[in-house]
Amino acid sequence: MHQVYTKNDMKEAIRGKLRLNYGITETDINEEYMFKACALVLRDMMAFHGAETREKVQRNHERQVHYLSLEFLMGRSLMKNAYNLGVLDALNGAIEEMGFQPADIFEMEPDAGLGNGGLGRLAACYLDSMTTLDIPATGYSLCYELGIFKQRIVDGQQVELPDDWKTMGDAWLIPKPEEREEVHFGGHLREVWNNGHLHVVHEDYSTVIAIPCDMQIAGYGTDHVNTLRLWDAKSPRTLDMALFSSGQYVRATEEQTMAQTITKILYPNDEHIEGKSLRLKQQYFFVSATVQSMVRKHLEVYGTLKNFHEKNIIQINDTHPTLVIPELMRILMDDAGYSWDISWEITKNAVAYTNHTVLAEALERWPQVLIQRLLPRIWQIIDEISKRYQRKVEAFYHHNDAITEKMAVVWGGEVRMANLCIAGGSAVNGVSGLHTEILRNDVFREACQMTPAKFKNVTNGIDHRRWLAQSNVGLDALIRELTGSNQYLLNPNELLKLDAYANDTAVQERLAKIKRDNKDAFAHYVKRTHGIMLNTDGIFDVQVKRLHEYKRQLLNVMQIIASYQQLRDNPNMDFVPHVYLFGAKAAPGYKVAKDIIRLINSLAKQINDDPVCKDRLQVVFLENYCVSLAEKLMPASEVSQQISTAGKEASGTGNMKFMMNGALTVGTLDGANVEMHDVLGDENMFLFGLHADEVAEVKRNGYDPNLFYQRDPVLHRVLDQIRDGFGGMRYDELYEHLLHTRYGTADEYMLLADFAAYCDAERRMVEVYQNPAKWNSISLHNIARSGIFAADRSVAEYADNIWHVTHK
Ligand code: 26W
Repeated sequence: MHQVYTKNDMKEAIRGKLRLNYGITETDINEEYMFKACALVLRDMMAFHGAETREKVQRNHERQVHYLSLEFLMGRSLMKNAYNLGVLDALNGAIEEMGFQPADIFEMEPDAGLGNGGLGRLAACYLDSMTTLDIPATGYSLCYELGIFKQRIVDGQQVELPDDWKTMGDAWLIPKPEEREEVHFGGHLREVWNNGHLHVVHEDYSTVIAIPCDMQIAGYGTDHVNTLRLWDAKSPRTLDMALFSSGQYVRATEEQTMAQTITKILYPNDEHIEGKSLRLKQQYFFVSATVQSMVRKHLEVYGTLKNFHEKNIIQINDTHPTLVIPELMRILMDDAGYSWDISWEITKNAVAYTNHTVLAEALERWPQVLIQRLLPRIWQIIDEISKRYQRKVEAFYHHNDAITEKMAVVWGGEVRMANLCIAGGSAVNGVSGLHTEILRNDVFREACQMTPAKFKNVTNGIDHRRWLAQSNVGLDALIRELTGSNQYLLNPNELLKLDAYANDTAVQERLAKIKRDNKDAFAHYVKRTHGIMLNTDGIFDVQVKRLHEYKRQLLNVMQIIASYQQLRDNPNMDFVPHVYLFGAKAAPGYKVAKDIIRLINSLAKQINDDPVCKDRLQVVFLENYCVSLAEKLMPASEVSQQISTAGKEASGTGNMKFMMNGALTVGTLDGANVEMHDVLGDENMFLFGLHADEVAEVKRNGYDPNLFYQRDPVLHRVLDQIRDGFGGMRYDELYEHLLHTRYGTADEYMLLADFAAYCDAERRMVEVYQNPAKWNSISLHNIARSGIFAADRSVAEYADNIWHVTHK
């Protein structure tokens, strides 16, 4: 275990950093210097353990995990690293004695927002768990200069601002130019015969240099340290001197600028492919640098690539890094000189793929011509993989043309990345039980019949130390007391002991007090940052996630409007105070999503200004939902809205964060809500709506939302109100979207079919809320049974069933 670090040691170390790295003393410092000095102290501690970890892994010839993801939504690291290193108390003490508030220093840190949503945050949680479980693992991604945009709401509309996180956030990064790699784009291929062997020579390509910037990852309760390697793009030439001398200054810097745009910005799209060539460049730049770096390190230890697959497993987070497959093939054949068959065996056994979505518009397809032009050698290899795979498919299915087409890697001028992953990997997994069943029986049905053993499930999980212990210190203290120790931090099933206290009045009251304090703290924060006073007597009913039609924020809005209309009709009715909170970023080009944000904001204004609603109904859209905001919000939440159309949400992970913090779920039987229901039963959550198979069946028989509109007067009035809008702002397009086919399928996500059931679920929820003993008992059951959603459990399953590596 770590050497013990006292408060005084910490103070000394911080002073040292201030003096040596910034040339200043304690009298000159501000919060920014303080944050950076603290980060550097922890970075040193991790670098030290990191070197030891690497040495041990090499000595023991352990198999290593390489987790490739175009997104890592890390959030803040200072408190996390101090916590995991076991020095948080020492750090807090040192900061205080140096005249600062620890909370202010932690607030200085910008979120490392190198991701969009669920998929990126999952990668971050898994890094924490892999390290805590002592698994030798490296995460790889791009070092985007600008992360996910900052969202401002101006006149009710989303405005995107650049997220320049690195000015402060680079305190954690160690640039390693000595370990740079070269990535080649474009050019031509020439075939040469050498000793009876055909060689492919790649010529007149353009080069981009990849520079690794490493972030150390500390585990909890271990000295094991892993690395997140972020690649930065740089031109091989600083300047074209010839052009510069001839006075063409701008053209002289062109190549440089071109290279640097590769890592300039994270694509802010989620669940929707855009097909831009810059995105393809990002993907290839990423995988090529990563594979070369892995291969180089492997050769240093083993001197051969024959055993590459035995010592390395590459997990790819959705299809975005799919090009690892042809890239590894290229290196094995063109650089190492192996035959196709040997290269294929090594590649297949070294790669595993996780699918995170079944939405057709999110399944990546790239135009063949784009790949041919940008990556000529990679194209050749993909084409060969496609042909060989097609022969296997035809043999297995006796030349069934429909199946050949569905399973093809290259078809109709496009490369289908998911099919390439299935052909070229050893495992394919879904991220919740239901999602995996949909992959097996529908999306990848034919591939699954051909190789059933390849298809596995690993239900998602979250870093419960960050999302419970660190974010909700009041609840953490109660859990330690009731379970008798802090064991649950490493063994989340310890939480089950809380079940025994569900009917203990004293415990219920303490839980209620913790929630109330967290609500107060959050309300203070919102007052300070947004200038809005939340009604802490109201139910905190929350929906936070990316804005997408399938997640049905609009269904939530419809229910709120119905409730508002009811209150307007009967101003003297009994009304349980209710605060609806939303947080969501919309992809900048996603019109409907942006309209929904505008609708939420105009509805919020109308309701919050209406005297009838005072102290009873409040709607707030929280600007710029991000990891650090979620950490404040989860502990204060009472109701978790997980209301996607059944069959569409692969898993969800926000649902797990709410549950762990004692919020009750109103939700459909979708994604991991199904597993939640398995452990909670009907009595501990508020389920509603069509099931996945019913959704499919209604669609098959022809779904007509107009029948619901005509039949249900409450629904009719709600939709008319949306059309006519609020405060002069109309929403005709949203209305049309739900009822008419002018904009594609009417009500594609079946909000109208689930509306009545949803209103009923909210009613049931409010009824239970009025019985605090019952509510708190359910809340305790939720916390107690949330242990299965710890990322430690998920990562252990990957290790056992997919990676075949040992773990703690
Ligand atoms: C290329 C455009 C694009 C970008 C991102 C397409 C698809 C994605 C991701 C796969 C979207 C995503 O984040 N999916 C979410 O992954 C989570 C982690 O598994 C799940 O919990 C969510 O249900 C799923 O929506």
